[in-house]
Amino acid sequence: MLYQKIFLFGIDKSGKTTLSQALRTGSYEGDIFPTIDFDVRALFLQHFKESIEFKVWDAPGQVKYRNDWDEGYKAANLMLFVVDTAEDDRFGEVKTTLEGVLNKEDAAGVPLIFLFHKIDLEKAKENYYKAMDYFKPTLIPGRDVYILHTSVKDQRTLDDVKEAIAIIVEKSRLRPASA
Ligand SMILES: Nc1nc2c(ncn2[C@@H]2O[C@H](COP(=O)(O)OP(=O)(O)O)[C@@H](O)[C@H]2O)c(=O)[nH]1
Ligand SMILES: [Mg+2]
Repeated sequence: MLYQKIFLFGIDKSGKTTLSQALRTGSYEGDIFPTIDFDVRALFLQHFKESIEFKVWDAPGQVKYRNDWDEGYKAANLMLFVVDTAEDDRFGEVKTTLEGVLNKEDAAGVPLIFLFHKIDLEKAKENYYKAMDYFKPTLIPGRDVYILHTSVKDQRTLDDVKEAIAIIVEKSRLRPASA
């Protein structure tokens, strides 16, 4: 069966696994163990009358695993990048990590949804505009980019992510995933 592949990435503790769970189930649990291998989960989205299956490749975020990400973005239909917007002292590392992937040949042209995550936190709200200025130049060239803010505590923001995914699917219908 054909499915769409989503590469979900970002540095450790940015909230990827929690977000993946929240997108899947509509709720989240507090404590999740660090992901040490790709955690591949099925996600079904209702799009008009059609149910579309995705495989979400949740990447292990710690430095020692970042070299293994190739399998994740290879043949991905879209990429979902998560930054912990509250953690501004790691923005430099976040940007380098993001650029590392965006510059890979296998990731060329793959649409990107960039999430300013944990926006429920006061610190994240304070950082938001500064973060936007800081990351935006990295995002523009050569691909479709959707910039959103998200929190697992706010269902509306999760719906925004699903909507962006649906738009990308709609646009890429002529480019099915290799199953
Ligand atoms: N306040 C807040 N915390 C979050 C949110 N999403 C994830 N977290 C927390 O961030 C921490 C790291 O999450 P995790 O999913 O393990 O990050 P990962 O390493 O990127 O997979 C956990 O304590 C989560 O509960 C969010 O939207 N808001
Ligand atoms: Mg994780």
